[in-house]
Amino acid sequence: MSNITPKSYESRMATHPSPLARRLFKIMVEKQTNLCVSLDVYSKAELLQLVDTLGPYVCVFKTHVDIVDDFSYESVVEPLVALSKKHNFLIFEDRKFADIGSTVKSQYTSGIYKIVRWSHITNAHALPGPGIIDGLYAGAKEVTDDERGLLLLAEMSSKGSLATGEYTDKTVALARGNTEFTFGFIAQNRLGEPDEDFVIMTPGVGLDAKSDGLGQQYRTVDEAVSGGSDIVIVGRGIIGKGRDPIAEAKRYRDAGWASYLARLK
Ligand code: S5P
Repeated sequence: MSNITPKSYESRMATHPSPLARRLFKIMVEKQTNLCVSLDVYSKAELLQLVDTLGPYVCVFKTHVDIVDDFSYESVVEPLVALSKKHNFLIFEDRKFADIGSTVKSQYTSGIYKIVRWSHITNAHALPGPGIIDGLYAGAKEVTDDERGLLLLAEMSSKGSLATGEYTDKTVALARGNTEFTFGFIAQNRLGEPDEDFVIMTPGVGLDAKSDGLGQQYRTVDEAVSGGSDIVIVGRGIIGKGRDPIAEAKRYRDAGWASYLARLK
């Protein structure tokens, strides 16, 4: 872990080794947001409605398309991609791949979801070793000319997570093998050496609750960003029962941007 303050999003936009990361920083700078909203909902109508209303406040929407009861490629993916152009955000399917290279390549490119075709970002556990990165990268190259990026899960937000210490360090070492594709981490802290630039996306962020009764642990936006997070991932804090998603999205967006500006000083 490094205590060096990361540079501005503008400067990283010019120098990051991953084309996808450069595109992401550009969106963040243009829209002045480091908020990723996590859309863990069961209906496509709710999913698309949230995307259209919250689109102006986010740089990334994170999905779990396998929990959408009425999923079809035509009725979920196609409108989602159209909305990503309308509101200028990236899509992150939170697939958490965890198998050998050959199998994850098939899971990324095939089946009913065909994730690589539409999801700019996806993520994977480092557990299987470098083959998982090679398999996903080969899938991306085979299917699309568009920029694609991978985040490795280096740390998790949940209580008792095994992804700590040496596991986290070895995950960072794995990412170094292909920084054009593996552009960062799902993590709770800044990771890598001062001369490296990994994008840190951080879940387990909430301004009201401290936990969810099922192991999730929440930290505030400022705790995450001052610790080196580049993008905060917020789900139930914004779209949970009884909340006003637009008001909450603005609140988290404002908090995230204020913490980022404070970190630059
Ligand atoms: O360590 C992690 C990694 C992820 S990607 N902890 C997490 O909570 N996540 C995901 O972030 C999780 O799958 C869920 O979609 C989201 C957090 O949702 P919230 O409602 O607790 O904010």
